[in-house]
Amino acid sequence: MRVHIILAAVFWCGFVDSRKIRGISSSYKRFYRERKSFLCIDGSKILPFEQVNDDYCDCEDGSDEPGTSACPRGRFYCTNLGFRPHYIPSSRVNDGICDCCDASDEYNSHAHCQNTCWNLGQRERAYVEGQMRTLDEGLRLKQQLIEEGVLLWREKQAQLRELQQVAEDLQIKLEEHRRRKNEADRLKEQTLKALEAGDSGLIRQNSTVTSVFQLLDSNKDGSITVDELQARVALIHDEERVLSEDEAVALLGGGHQMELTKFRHTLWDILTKGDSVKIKDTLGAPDSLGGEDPHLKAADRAAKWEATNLKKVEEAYDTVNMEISDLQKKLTIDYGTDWEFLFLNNQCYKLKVYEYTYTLCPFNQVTQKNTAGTEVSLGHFFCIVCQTLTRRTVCVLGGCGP
Ligand SMILES: [Ca+2]
Ligand SMILES: [Ca+2]
Ligand SMILES: [Ca+2]
Repeated sequence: MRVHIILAAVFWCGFVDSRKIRGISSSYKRFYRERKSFLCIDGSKILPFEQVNDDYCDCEDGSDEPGTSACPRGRFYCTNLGFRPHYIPSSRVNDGICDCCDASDEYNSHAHCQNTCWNLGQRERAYVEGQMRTLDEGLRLKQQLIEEGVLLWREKQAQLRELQQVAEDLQIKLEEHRRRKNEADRLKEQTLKALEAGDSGLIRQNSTVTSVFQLLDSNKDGSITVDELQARVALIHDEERVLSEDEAVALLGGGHQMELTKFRHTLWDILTKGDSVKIKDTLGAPDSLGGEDPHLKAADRAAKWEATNLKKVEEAYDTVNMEISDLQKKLTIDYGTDWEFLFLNNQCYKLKVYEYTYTLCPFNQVTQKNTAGTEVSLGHFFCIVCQTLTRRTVCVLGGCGP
């Protein structure tokens, strides 16, 4: 009799244990109230609570059997205290294989499952802490790159403004040199025509004016300055004295420099009158009056001189404009919301794979070079610019990389 009572108690305890609300997460516990009817979670049926976890599938969604393997679509929730909770298919409940680390899925089987959640959790926590340290380090480095990016961005903006100013100055210079070249060409043309027409007086005058101008313009930059005038011109009645700056400026018509056109109509007249100032010596003066066609030679030299100067300025202007264009293109690239990728702009990274060396230059291009030294391009950087227009996002591929 006593044995029977003990067996009945064990059987009853086992029954209660198997009917415990198992395999549900705390957020679903509100659906399982003992001593109340059970409504399948999909709302399809109402059952007496005894039919919950009775190892017979009553609800289509399997919600009446969260703790048994009765329903094909059922899910069993492993609480896994100390580690990560997760769901397993309810077919794995009491199948003799330990699936939940807290062994809760094998509550009524012969499997000897150990609760390994704490150890797994410890490993997981150590891993997550390592990840967090890496993340913190990454964020710190990113902040550094943002600060560098902001500085670089400002630097490039300042560089752009500077180049634009240089271009503006060169534009003015360019116009001036074009004017000078046209003037020199015109004089050469005039001299040529006069030579053909035999007008020696005009030839002589043009040639002499140009020759004297070139003599005074000792650095050959196309204008006579105060220093150049002081070096070559003296007062008729006080030859030894160097002209004062005021005297030189007065002779230059009130400015600090004088070009050929103005010289022809002002200082040239003063010099040729010969009553106040004169050229100190004529050594080094062009041989304007000797040899064959010296007048034309002088005009030709002047025209060539002006053409050379113009070419130099044109080249400088083109170079600056190219630099501006390159810089503007670089500034249109998306370097991240805080310019954190701007530092990559002038970087290149190499990787050797077998006989090939790959070079990746972000925002620029990728190349492949073999051991024989032959390099081929694998592609250039392109921008993708996206715009949302009337609920449609349109992306355009554009060559905005350098
Ligand atoms: Ca059931
Ligand atoms: Ca199992
Ligand atoms: Ca000069």
